[in-house]
Amino acid sequence: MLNVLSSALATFVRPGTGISVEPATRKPEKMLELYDMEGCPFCRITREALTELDLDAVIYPCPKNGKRFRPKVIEMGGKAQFPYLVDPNTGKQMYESVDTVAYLYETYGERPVPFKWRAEALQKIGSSLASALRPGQGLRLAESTLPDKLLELYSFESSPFARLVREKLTELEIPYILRNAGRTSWRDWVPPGVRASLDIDSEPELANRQALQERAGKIAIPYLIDPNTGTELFESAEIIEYLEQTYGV
Ligand SMILES: N[C@@H](CCC(=O)N[C@@H](CS)C(=O)NCC(=O)O)C(=O)O
Repeated sequence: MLNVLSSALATFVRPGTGISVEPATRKPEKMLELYDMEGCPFCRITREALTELDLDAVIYPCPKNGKRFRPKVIEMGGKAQFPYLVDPNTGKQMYESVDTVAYLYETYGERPVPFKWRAEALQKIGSSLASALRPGQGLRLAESTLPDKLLELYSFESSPFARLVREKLTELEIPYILRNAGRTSWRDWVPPGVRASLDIDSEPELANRQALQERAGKIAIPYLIDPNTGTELFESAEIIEYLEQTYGV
């Protein structure tokens, strides 16, 4: 309960970010790659922009003292600083959260960076406040075994429940495809159970929401797909338990 509450507070201190979507006009052919830590305030800023532009990415978690992907960032960019964005479509590789936001808007949104993202200091303070509400979470390394295939997570940045799962994936250093499924219409804001009972046809606009509806029969975030074991799960608490039991050491 406390975990969900502090995660909800973290969402509360980032109003209007990482949830509403105005999709990118151009989608990357090859998946973007983000080396990040869930608990890092700067990484959050990049992930918020990914949600807002409806862009998917492969997330390579780099918790403190992480051994799997941190060395690769040092090799590619010269230092251990996060976020580190790699775009295999253009060859661009970059540090600096606010620069990554500008790059994503200009390259894939094909529009100027929204005004709110120009208030750099304000965004960084707000995001740091959100991280402070989850001290140590999504930053610490926990021993794990590395799955062969990438997991997939349907998520949007400001979901308090998806955050808990992303924190666990970071701590376990498990790479995954982040399938962003933010909100475009008022129907997307109605909780899944209520939507079903009111018989509101959700008619999702976003491809990932449509895919989730078709695959799982409903749209609820988070949703984890593990192709290594054939497991597919809703519910953050169940997903976290599954990850701990399957990959935790
Ligand atoms: N100005 C950078 C700051 C990035 C930064 O300081 N990131 C921290 C994590 S929150 C980091 O990389 N720390 C080094 C480490 O974790 O080893 C940005 O906005 O991206």
